[in-house]
Amino acid sequence: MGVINVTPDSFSDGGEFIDVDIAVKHGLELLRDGADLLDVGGESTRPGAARVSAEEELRRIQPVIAELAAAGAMVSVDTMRASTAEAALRAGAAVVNDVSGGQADPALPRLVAEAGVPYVVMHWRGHSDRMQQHADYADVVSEVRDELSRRLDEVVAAGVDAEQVVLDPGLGFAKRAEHNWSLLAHLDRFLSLGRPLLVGASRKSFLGALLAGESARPVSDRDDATAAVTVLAAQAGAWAVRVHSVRASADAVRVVARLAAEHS
Ligand code: PMM
Repeated sequence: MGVINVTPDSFSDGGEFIDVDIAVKHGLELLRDGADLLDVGGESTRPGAARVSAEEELRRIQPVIAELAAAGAMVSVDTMRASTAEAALRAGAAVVNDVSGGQADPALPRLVAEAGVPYVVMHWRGHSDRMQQHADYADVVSEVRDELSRRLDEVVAAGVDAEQVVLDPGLGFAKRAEHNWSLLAHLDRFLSLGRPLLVGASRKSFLGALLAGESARPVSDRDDATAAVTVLAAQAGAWAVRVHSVRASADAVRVVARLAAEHS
């Protein structure tokens, strides 16, 4: 899954793709680099980010989704709002990626249920302006797994077909670096929930901190480490990785798949 953040303030690529033509061109490049799915978002979820209005969010993403879908891309819309998701699906999006896992807008799971589209349900404990206050765990793997399992039950109770749900441990969302590493070390515990797994580690701060200690590396220098995480996620059996730079990760997935064929 290649990322297109049509925002002025996203963590790693904020401001780069705010222009429609540049965002679409970037999406087409991601497809050429091997992306199977393009994730288009118009609201930054970086720690501390304030919310944008629904109108502004939609204004940013709608033309980008429409053009990429018209070009044949499979597009997911990264939104927590039912109204935005509905317009995005009408514009040609085929998947809803909800970082709040149905918590920010209870109308979103209902909309997804009606639309019958795949639904990415991520582990989330609150909006970005205060999410790091909730990064408190005694046993992060068990707690995130239990909370995600409850989210799965709740969206199914809202009418979503369980078969359409993809789960995501939500790296970096109400998690400190050590939490992200524990979650990555135990992806099998999430796969045991019986749904496909999406992993979003791309360029996140825990990678920057690992690479350069206290003075974290610039985000643009984190793609090699991201590709290393892709290898591990693919080996663990993840369904997809959400990445900003696709080529290395797509190649890594091919290598892992080829070796898996050798073992089977
Ligand atoms: N991370 C970000 C945004 N959307 N969606 C899913 N499903 N999983 C993630 O980990 C995720 C996401 C934040 O990343 P960015 O702002 O650096 O693109």
